[in-house]
Amino acid sequence: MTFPSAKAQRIIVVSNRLPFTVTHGGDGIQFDPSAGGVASGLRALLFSAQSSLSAISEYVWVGWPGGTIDAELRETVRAKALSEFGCYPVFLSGDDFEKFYEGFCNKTIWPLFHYFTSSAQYDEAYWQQYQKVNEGFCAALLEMVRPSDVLWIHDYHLMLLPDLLRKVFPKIRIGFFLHIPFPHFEIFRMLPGKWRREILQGLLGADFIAFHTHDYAEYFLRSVHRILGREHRMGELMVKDRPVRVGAAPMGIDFRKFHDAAATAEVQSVQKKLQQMLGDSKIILSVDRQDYSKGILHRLQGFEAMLELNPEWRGRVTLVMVVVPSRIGIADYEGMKKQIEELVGRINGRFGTIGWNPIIYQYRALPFDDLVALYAMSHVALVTPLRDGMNLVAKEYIASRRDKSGVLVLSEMAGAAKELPEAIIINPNNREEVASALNAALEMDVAEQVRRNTIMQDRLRRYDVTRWAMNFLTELLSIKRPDEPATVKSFGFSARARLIRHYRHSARRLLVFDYDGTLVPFAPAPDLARPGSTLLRILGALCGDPKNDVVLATGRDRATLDQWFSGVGLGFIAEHGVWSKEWDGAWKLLKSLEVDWKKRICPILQMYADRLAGAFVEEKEYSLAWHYRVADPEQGTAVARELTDHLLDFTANIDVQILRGNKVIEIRNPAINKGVAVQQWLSKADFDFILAIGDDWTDEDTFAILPARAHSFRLGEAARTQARYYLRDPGEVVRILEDLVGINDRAALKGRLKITVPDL
Ligand code: GDG
Repeated sequence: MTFPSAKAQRIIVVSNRLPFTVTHGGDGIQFDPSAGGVASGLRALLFSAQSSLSAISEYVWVGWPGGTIDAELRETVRAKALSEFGCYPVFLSGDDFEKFYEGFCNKTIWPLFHYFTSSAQYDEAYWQQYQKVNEGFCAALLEMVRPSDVLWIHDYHLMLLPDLLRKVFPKIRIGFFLHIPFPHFEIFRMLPGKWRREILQGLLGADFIAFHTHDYAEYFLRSVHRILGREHRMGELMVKDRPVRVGAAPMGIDFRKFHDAAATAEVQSVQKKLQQMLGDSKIILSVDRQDYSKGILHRLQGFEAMLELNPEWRGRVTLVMVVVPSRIGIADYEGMKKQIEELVGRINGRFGTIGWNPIIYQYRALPFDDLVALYAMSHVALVTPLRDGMNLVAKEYIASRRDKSGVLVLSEMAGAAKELPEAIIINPNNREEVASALNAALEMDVAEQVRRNTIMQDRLRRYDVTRWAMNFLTELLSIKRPDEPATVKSFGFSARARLIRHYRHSARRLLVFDYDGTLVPFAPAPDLARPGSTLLRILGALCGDPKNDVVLATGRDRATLDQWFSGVGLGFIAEHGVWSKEWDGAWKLLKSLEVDWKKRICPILQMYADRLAGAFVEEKEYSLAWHYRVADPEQGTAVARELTDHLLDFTANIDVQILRGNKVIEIRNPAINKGVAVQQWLSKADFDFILAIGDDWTDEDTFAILPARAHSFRLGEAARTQARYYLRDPGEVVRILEDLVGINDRAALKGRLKITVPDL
């Protein structure tokens, strides 16, 4: 694996929690490891001696050390955090803790993103504090970030931070990773309008935004589309002139740490002790932070159903349930603790005997060795979240099985289920399904257990936490920065001056313009996009200069062009290159083409148009177009995708091309495109000034054939273009053309024009 230019690079990891929690009491200041998947995963990555990543880059970790630290102790904490752990603490006030951490993070985003919609609270004071803390993190980072650093921001607490930093460092590299699910649009939209827009915009400040699964990435892109109206192409969006990539990067674990630990004397001695206590009983293990998303109650109900339905297991199986205290003080969490304890009591009371307790329950965090001992000795791991971004416990259990025995029962709602399909996958909402999975797990023969676990272990060993970070950072570093040579620039003052100078001093000029979306904004229907009088005057003035050939290269048909631009003096390339016409000439067919396919494809397009309000079919002489500009954006994109699939299938044996444009699908003959037609025009004279402006992929064919000295412009926020500059909108195009018109040698107007050209 290659890892571009990371060696000399400093990587700044930013997460809400640091890997340790600071407390201060009678014993002075104490640093203890933080609980939870993000802290433990990143700790493994950055501090493990085995992690090759720590060997190739310098790391700094910025985050909150937990709790509220008195002002007079902060300097001491800061010094110790930096010297002993290489960490920069960001301190939170009591108000931050209550309204940001407990409030917006854990009472709004956490429940909503885990689909607990009725638990989510929408409190303006929480939102304001969320903004304030994100700004606080930004301010803390500004004190230490260098423009050459790479920033890797983690999780839902800091979703506004990428854009805050981007505003200060337009060129710095920023990656963002979300550790929890990104929900479907219908859930995400429950956030008030301003909040959801700002969260998406905040995230889009990053260069690379990654999630545990493709589904989450897809949901995010859909929300960006529906809320901000930005479309992506293969997971890439343009934000101003900056590409933003969105994708999946499933987090791995430190496989070797768990695998090796299971063989150590310490772990084996703990295991022996526990084994003596539990006797011959088969062990089902359950370990989580206490959280309603983890489905702990559902797990207990499934276990109860298993004992109910399979009495032969009574007395022969024990559920060891470890619940790690978390987010104490939040009502939903407090209430849940009580419910768990009641249910444990009820099941133990219902099935227990003097010599056998069905459930051993612990409400505390275990030392690492005890955790691994339990992983290594449990016959079954029961992991039943109702929603979980990934779930590392499932992976750690598999990694700790040195003899490859053991069965993982895993919820399909965990991101990990996508990577561990050899587990018994269940829906935790059905207690009978959990019960029957448990029964199957307890009865599974060892050879089958080994077969499944061998596959899963191989996968987890290869895609471990270091590989995850490498993949993430490689992807982040591979994204071209706006100032890199091959990338397009926005058209600034000096480029404009160069264009005008070149125009003024040139003798023979070719100006090629696309029409819709370039010279005029898009209109709801094609015939509503007529040119206004100002545009006609500008084009007329350009055509009036004898040094100029001005050509409209468009998908429009001949009749429309003749009708709308009669007497202006333009040359035309119509139907994307099927026809061409010089200003004083007749229409010429550039290539004679087959059109039989039109009558077979037209009904299909019509059928899809009937299905989507606002969509319609445009029939041209040599091509067909299916427009969906005024349709609902998301439905339009979905139906367009379906139609493209259908057409690709249907036309497999016909020589036609199917192309997705700006809210339009075009079907046309493949040998024809604007580029071929413009090429022919170029050969007509020795042009020493060439200008081309367009707004979509059909214009890319033109940009591709232009000589390097040509001035080329693409409108909008294209993910990839061969043009040299971006322009914002048709208004900006018109302003450039006005500048050029100002230079025309008006005295030399040759009488090409049949319309009057007033002074502009
Ligand atoms: C978030 C997302 C995502 C648990 N009990 C003990 C203990 N642990 C450690 C485990 C594991 C971690 O805590 C829990 O990680 P999870 O992934 O299961 O869950 P979250 O805390 O909710 O993490 C989650 C994760 O971020 C990473 O992206 O997978 O979906 O919600 O590493 O080993 N560790 C010790 N004693 C315990 O009792 N020592």
